Amino acid sequence: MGKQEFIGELGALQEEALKAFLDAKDEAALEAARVRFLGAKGLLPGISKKMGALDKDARPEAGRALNEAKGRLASALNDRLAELKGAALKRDAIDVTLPGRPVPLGSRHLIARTSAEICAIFARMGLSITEGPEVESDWYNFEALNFPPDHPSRDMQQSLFVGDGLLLRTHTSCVQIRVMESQPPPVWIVVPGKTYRRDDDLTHSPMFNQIEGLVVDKGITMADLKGVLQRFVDEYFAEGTKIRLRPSFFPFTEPSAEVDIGCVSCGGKGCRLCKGTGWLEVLGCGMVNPALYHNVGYDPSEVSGFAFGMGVDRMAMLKYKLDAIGRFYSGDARFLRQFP
Ligand code: 2NM
Repeated sequence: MGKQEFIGELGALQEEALKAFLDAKDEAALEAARVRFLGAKGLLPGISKKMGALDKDARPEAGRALNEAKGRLASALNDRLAELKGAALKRDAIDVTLPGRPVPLGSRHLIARTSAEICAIFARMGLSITEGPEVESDWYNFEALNFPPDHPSRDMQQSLFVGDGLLLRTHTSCVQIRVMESQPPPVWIVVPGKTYRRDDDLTHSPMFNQIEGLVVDKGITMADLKGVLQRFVDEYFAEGTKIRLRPSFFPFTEPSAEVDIGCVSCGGKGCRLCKGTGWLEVLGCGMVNPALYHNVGYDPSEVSGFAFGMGVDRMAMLKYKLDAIGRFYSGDARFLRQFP
């Protein structure tokens, strides 16, 4: 075999090996190509054996060519290996285009939101949002509010007593007494909070949320009461909602009235919700009974005032057209999620 022939064969083998390395699609294929060309029994060691058949003076040049080819192939092999490893890394890397894992978000309870919304309407009319204790004495819950000693709500069957002359407040009016007792007039407050009665059926829960308002100032009349309530229903239900006041009775107000609004469902024509009357009862109100002023040290010849009270559950039911109060307090997330 001549020198030129050897070098030619070596060149062809080198080209073939380079192509095989580049064609290898993964590390396993590259390793197979390495074994085929550079392995102990591979094609390159195979051709080096043919050097023995060369002329003595041709051997150095052939040896150099062989070493160069080995070096070039080793570095081509390394380059390709690095390339394939890089591709594998990219394949396994974090895909920043994937959507994030969903984080479940809670939301404020419908009753809490309704209560805050109603309070905000009265706050815009100048009433301060005020809170007070849920465990009360007979004085703040009944006596100071002019409830007679034999009033049925003082009965164990109707109120939740916790011993030692204390009970869970049956309305938030106790806070009104506490505020009047602690400061001179004027008083402009709205009082949201939990209240309790010995009731538990389809339409009554033993705990329910109330909002009551009290305005005591110089020269307050029933016209002020009606104006504040009209503004309230205009904002809470819809602008132009009709109201009417019907005579009623509460121990703490005189005169007292129930407030009806034009039915939110039929607009007054008469339907199942308003039982054909065209009106829905939404709250109670009245002019503060002067007996209360005596109990808190106010002078009834100096000031007058009005008060009102409503159930938050009922207000939420009317606005969101719901049929049962029980579902508010059932903790049923499927129900509550409908009001995000
Ligand atoms: C109502 C209806 C009518 C009321 C009275 C008072 C006060 F200030 F005298 F203590 N607070 N809330 C009141 C009046 C509550 O709820 C149906």
